[in-house]
Amino acid sequence: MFSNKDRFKESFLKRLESMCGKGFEESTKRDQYHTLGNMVREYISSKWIETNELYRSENKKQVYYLSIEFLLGRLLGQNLLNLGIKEIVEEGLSELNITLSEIEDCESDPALGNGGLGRLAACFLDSLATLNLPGHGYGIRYKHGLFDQKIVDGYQVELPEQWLRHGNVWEVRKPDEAVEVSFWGRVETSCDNNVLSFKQVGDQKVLAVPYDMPVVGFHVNTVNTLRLWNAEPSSFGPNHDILSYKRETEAITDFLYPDDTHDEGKILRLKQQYFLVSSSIQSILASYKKENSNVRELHHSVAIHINDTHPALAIPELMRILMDVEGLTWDEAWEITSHTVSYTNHTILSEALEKWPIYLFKPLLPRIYMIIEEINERFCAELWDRYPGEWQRIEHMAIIAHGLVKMAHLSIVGSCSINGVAKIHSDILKNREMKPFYELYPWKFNNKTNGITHRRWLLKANPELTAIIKDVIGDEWIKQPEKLIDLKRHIYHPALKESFAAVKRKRKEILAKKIAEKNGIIVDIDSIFDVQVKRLHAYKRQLLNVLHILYLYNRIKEDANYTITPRTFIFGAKASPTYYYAKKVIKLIHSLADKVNNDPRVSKVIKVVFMENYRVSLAEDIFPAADVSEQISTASKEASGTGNMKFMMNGALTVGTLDGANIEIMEEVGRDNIFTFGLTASEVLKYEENGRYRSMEYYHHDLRIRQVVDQLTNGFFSEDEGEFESIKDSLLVQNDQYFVLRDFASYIEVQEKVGVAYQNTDKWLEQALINISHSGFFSSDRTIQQYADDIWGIGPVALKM
Ligand code: H2P
Repeated sequence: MFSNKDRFKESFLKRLESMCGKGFEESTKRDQYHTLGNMVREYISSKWIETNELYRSENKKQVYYLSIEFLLGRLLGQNLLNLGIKEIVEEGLSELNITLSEIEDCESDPALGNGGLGRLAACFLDSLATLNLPGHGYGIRYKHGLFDQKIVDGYQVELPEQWLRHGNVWEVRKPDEAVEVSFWGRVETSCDNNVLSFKQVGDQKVLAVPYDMPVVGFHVNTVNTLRLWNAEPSSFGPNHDILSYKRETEAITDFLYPDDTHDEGKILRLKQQYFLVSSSIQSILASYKKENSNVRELHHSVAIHINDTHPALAIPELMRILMDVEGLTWDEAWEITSHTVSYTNHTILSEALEKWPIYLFKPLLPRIYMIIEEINERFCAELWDRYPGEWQRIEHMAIIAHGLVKMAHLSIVGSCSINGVAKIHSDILKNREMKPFYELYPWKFNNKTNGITHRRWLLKANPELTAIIKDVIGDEWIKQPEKLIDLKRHIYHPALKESFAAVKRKRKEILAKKIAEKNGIIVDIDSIFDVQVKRLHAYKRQLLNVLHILYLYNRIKEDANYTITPRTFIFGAKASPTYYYAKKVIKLIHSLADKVNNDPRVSKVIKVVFMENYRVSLAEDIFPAADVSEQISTASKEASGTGNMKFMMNGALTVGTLDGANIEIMEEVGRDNIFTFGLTASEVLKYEENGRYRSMEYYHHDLRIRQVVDQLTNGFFSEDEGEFESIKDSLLVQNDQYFVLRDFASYIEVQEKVGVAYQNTDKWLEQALINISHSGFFSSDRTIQQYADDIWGIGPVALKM
């Protein structure tokens, strides 16, 4: 059906009639989307079946990537591209007077993630399949995913997200492969022939039903699987109070990150995590046992990766199944588990390192708790042997301490590999945050600098730029992204610069049109498009960006001779619903936008735009249009960042601190092709140690700072004067935890340099092209190859094309 455009057209029209019961003329765009989606999925299915058969027959090692988030983005366009049938479909559709993008707009973004963590998982799936590596994702099929963000009077309002409202053409429900997951109850211990056995009784069972989605590699026959679990009532459920059982069960897969400010919410999150790992491990073992009789060999055929600590219960769950179901001894089970599981750490922020109170954990997961207790006891005994008498060290490293179960410690002790996501982050883990663990297990620690799939972030998001690159250096770089460096030889050619400038301009026009439609703001295409899009968090310092804009506003108002390169500041960010500060910052951005955009003089040179409901599809419009990429986290706090890589790949210049992967971007492009500022990580860490930072001093000594900070509460904004008091307090009363005021002057200075540099169009274009040329290193193909070689020990299993 996709062999040529006529065959495609014919099959499309026929399928539309049979699926929707209407002729083409009466069909809606959604009908057309469903028809095309179904055709594509059918086209994928034979390769999918063949891939699975091949994996079974070759019986090579496979990796399972467990993640609480998978931020996939829309799949139609990406699948067409990866299958190599996008052009045929586009041509066929154009003869029917429709464009692919109109149809694509009917697909909802599966909002199964929040930020970098989930998007990284999605990039990894794309690279695994493209490299013909046997690797699959395991996650949760949240009915509502992350919330939809609406802005009402400048405030974020959260609405339930509805990605499944019109069904999901990509998924296949597999009720025959459903498994049971147990909660609550108690553990009964019995002893037979000196062998202890454990049984969870009086438990509540939940049915985990898998929905499989195909993961199509680029121009290969490999189709891997993303398995998403749905919670449903089990036929072994209680026979009383059925309604509340049903409600409680379904709640497990209703939302991503339920509110955990109270115990009920914490229990729900813990349930989600155990639900994910128990169903996944059962499914992994079932599939292993189809081809292998000896479970003792599991680690030779299976690698299980835990993406952050959310799936850390995979460790005790694998132990439980190996001992209680398969009958292995503790030592045998431990040997297998600790050689099967590997762990990625994504942050050093202590608030994000999960710790569960025992009083919640133990009743919900009694057998799992027992196993963790045993792991902890054995681990502490090992420590005692190695560090006799060093109580403090042992207490600090224990998995269970002070009434809490520490998931990061469990992950380290039970894994064969622990990696950070950028060089500096991995170093901080080794030398500070996890130092005692590094001293104990130095061989476990390693770095895998993050990457992004250039197939979505360049080929799909920016076909115009892709075409230019192909014109100049051919298309080898698509399979070998490091070859993008070949572009560097051409950056001084006026023709390349001109065509790149034209593409950038076109993409800015497209974005400007969206901004006009959605925000009613007319922006200047010739201005610098200066973008900060990412989760809203204090350490990412959207506030620093805001205060700089406020400073510019003041300069323009106060000094008639002040000139500035025109700029459009674009923000996109969701704030976690219970994160009060982050929501205030969103409101502040809107209040600032009102001031700036409505001032006749200021709005001629600067504009502020907040784009609602930031998500993958919106990001695909934003990255190609950006001139400047804001990566301004407090040094040491952003583990890596991945948006920085997407901007770079689309020819935006970074304004950044020496944090996360910004440092590696700088090493790639050279100091002259990035704008760095602010404290270094070691300076920040030193301040944190010696407590010598006093934000008040900066407030008192720098008039520019005093002015902008005072404006938060002195009636400058039309809101109630108390509206932004908490933000001001964070800077002064709470001594500015993220060093916003400390880095303010340096940030202003670097931003001035950016303004001047942009005036020199020729040089700017060269710098942008240098950034693109060096972006190949940041392809997730490189990252995944490193995981495959160094951590998982897996190799390609390829179907012939
Ligand atoms: C996190 C880190 C980023 C990192 C990403 C992927 C948790 O993402 O903070 O520094 O790049 O994981 O490893 P985010 O903040 O975007 O939600």
